[in-house]
Amino acid sequence: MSQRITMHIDLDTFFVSVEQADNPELKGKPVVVGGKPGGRGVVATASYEARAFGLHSAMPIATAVRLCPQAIFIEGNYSRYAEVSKKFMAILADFSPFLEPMGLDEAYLDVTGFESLHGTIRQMAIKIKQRVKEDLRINASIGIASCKVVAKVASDESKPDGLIEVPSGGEAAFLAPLAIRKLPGVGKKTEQVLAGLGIHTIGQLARMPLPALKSRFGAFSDMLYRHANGIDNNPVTPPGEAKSISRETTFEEDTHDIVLLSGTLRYQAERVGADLRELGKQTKCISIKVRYADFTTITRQSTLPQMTDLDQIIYQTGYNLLQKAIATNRQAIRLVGIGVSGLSQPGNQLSLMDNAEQRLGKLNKAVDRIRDKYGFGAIQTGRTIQLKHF
Ligand code: TTP
Ligand code: MG
Repeated sequence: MSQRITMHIDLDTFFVSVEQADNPELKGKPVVVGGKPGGRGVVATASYEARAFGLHSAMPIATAVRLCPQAIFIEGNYSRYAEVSKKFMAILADFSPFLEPMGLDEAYLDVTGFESLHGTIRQMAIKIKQRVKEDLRINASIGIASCKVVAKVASDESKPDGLIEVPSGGEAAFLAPLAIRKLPGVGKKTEQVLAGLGIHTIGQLARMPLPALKSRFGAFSDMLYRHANGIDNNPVTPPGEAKSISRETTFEEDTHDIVLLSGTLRYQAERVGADLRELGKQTKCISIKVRYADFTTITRQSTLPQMTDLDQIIYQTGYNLLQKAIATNRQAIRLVGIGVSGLSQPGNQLSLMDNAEQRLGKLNKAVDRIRDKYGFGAIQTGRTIQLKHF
């Protein structure tokens, strides 16, 4: 497998940060979201100033009041947090269509190959942090690593307002000195059992023989062992109802054939375009993915001056990127894919489109209707029809 690069982005003290962004007077103060003093609720989150007094998520409010009576307690406004979360995910989707949101304030991005757009992946992470700060007035912490679990631990370790890049091959060494508890999925119980065995750090866990782990943790051991060693094969998986849409195809045999490549890309662009129109969304951000015969995988992205949901424009943009990819690496191609991200509802931009685009828009809608009725294969365009021969 080729080397992947994964980013984990997590907003700092999320609920509190939203309150502070909406009311800057709260900045720099001990703030708790999660119920009024005297109530029976628990702390949802606490600012770093409040954490300094020992406050943390899930602590009963009564305890929090006792430890830090001067804290400002706010009940919180979940719909407001959901609204900010949506904006946060939209920012991330602008950077890569390979986005997997986790809850409200964190997400994984597959950024393999994106260094070409930003200089380095670290530079890309800095840009994401800046965008989040400018648009939302919230700090994001970011971990960069070859897999999800290490990226997540890295973003946690980097807090607050941090950025940690774990070099490829250095995963196990990065995790080794950290407390067992830092490993996602390790709760109090696992921690206690391991402590009973004299295991306190992730490094000690990584060196434990698998059979010894199996006798105590059963089916959970394999994952525990892999994660402790910085190995996680779970890919970043964009959800179905995504902020991005993509299609990819692996060829039966690696190919140089531009007719097959462009025909496949055209077919994928038509599927992506049909999905966009069905969702009522448009995009400015088009990317392609190319995996070469030696499994090196690149993604290339292009930003359009104007939103579109047209197959022809998605295809043409993707094809230009593909041609550049072919020009820079002459190997045969194993996989090609196309994706769109940063989706949004079309504004009232019809007047900006020229006549040709308006006509294409109508044509695409008519094709969608026929395909709805008779299936996707009912209409073949000039390029996809060539695929029939393969
Ligand atoms: P987290 O990302 O776990 O925490 P956080 O953003 O508050 O702080 P950090 O800087 O350490 O990332 O959770 C995100 C939000 O989810 C958090 O702001 C409030 C909510 N939450 C709860 O309501 N209860 C909980 O027990 C936790 C952990 C979080
Ligand atoms: Mg957070």
